[in-house]
Amino acid sequence: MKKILVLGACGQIGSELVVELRKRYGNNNVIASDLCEDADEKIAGEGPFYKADVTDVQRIAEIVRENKIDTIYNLAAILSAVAEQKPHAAWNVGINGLYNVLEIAREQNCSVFFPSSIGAFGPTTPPDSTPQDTIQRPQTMYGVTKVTGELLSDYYHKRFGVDTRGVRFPGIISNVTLPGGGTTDYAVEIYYEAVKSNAYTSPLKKGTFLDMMYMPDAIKAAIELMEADSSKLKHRNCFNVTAMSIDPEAIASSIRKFSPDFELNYDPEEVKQEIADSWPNSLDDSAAREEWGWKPDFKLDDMTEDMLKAVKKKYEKNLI
Ligand code: VAH
Repeated sequence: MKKILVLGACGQIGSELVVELRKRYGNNNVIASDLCEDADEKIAGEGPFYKADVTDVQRIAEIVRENKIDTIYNLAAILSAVAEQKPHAAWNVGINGLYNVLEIAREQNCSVFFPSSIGAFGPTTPPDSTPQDTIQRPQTMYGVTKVTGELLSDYYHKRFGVDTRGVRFPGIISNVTLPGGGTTDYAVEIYYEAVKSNAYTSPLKKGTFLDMMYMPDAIKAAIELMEADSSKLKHRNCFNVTAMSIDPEAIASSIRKFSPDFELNYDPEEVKQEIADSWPNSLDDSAAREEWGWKPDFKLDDMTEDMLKAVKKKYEKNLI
């Protein structure tokens, strides 16, 4: 049976990935770790939790050794908009942290999942149906950590035989844990505001198209890639994956199918708009589909219906 460690377990993806992994592999076979103080609230359900910092290599190595970990999902990162305010911290967590994980994986024979992002692309990348293999010259620290992480993870596979794999996540929309400072956070906030006030002011302009995905599909992508037959993988770090290419207006139109009077306004935030403008409008994810059978389940209206239902429940319970 797999023994899995999830680093960054209290984050938007980590908190839901832990729950799904525990359903599949058993509570005690999935160790959660992060720096958060409120792990019990963030990570629903039972299972081991260790407070640890991904930059503390001794501590992480000790957790891996003590628990006989064979698979590490490293979700520790500082997201794009915050990373522009704290570039040094973003590098430290994103790259020094990843280096620690890869060294531990090399020494203790673990597989590693690395979450890259559409942020690994930049303004010179072909923006429409962005190919799997293309120019990657991001101009954000977040993007620099993601391209570097992809290269470092592929190096560890080629040079040391470490089983490293990853996806380039698009914006991820979810209703359990709020995202923490990304450029695509608006696509979560809009649903919460639709429930609270039936209105939202977008920090990104109309017509700012970005790839997006509902959290269940993101979790599915991570787990299915890690379970894929490695002999079929021509790529490893990292696969383009997407479910939809949308702008704020598209989400608003979808919300209006359930809440006709929803009002969307715009007040672009310079940093987020500049970052979003440097990212692709849409990805070509055919390599993931061909090499490990990737296919999203949720399209925009399915996601909207599910999001509004879940956020309304939280609102009625005064949880938001
Ligand atoms: C961010 N949610 O906005 C992350 C993600 C593609 C975006 O990497 O920084």
